[in-house]
Amino acid sequence: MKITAISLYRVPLTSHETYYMSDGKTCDTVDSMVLRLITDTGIEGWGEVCPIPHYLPAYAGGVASAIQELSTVLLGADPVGPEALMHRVDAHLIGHDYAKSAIDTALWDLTAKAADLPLYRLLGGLQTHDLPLYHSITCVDPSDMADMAKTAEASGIKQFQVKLGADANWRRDVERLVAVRESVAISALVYGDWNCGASQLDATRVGNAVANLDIMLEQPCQTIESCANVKNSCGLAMKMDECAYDTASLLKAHQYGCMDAVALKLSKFGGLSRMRRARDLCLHLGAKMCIEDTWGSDITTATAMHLATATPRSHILNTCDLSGYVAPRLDANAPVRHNGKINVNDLPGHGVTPELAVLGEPVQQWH
Ligand code: 0XW
Ligand code: MG
Repeated sequence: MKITAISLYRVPLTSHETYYMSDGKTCDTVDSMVLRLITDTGIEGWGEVCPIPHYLPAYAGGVASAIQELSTVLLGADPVGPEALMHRVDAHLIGHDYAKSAIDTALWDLTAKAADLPLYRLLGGLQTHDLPLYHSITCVDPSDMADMAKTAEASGIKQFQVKLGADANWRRDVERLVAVRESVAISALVYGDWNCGASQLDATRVGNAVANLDIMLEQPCQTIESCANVKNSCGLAMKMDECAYDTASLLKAHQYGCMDAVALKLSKFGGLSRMRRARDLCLHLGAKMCIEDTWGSDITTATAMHLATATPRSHILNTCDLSGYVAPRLDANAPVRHNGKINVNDLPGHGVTPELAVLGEPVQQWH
């Protein structure tokens, strides 16, 4: 099989509920970049990357330039067995992991379609049916956040990510955590995510104020060291996110003792090939994994779900139905949440075929 053409589409995704995070970070309408790899067999592979503004070293506008640079490596190459081609991609262009994530996803889609198998069968086989979802709650008034948690709980959700820090007022963050914690079942998992936006001082104050509650903290500060200091001061469990993006950072967070859980995001690691290796390392380290991406629609959601499906349930924290937070859907038949859970479909590849009418005209094509 050979890649004969590449098309790139831009799909603005609008959040059903504007999403507020710390430090002025917000998600309302953001561009998702959808990649189509066409082969000489007629089989097509689809990838997607949707960088949130100001979140990671990534931006949607960079994807076309990176693919322009990589088109000479991709065109004519055999896509089956993605790691071989991704090795050449990495040698040709250092970094730009977010753009590579879309490429790698499309290569895995092609590889699984060539084998006529659903993707999870190539990543470890069926290990977790009924993937548990968390619900992410935008950082607004504490009582509104508690209401959102209750609504999500009524739909079957049992894990709640409470966004913190949007108003830089640590006492309000304490109120947010207490309000959500009290509004849901005692057995539910509640965790507060600052997306790096808190000072070590304020995160420590919040952590100590809620230390008597069953709460986990997520990525309060910008460095692994500061996150570890917050954890050591308040004794609460800690999830790492932005600071854990490759093998070295996973090992460092583990050594600092602040990685009870970790978010594995496709575009942070640079695609499924590297995220599969991160998954295997976390199985060894014992960190519970949230397997997802930063943002996106059906392709990113389904791809992460295939890896989660192929991972032992004992090590899964949760996954995220990102496509449920935004419109439009790329594929009306793609999986959706039921009773707080979600499942991949059994179609070959990642199982998502975008509707061309939703994609519009390609922003760029390479032959
Ligand atoms: C990347 N987010 C902002 C979107 C997902 O819902 C999770 C969240 C995070 O930072 O963990
Ligand atoms: Mg996070």
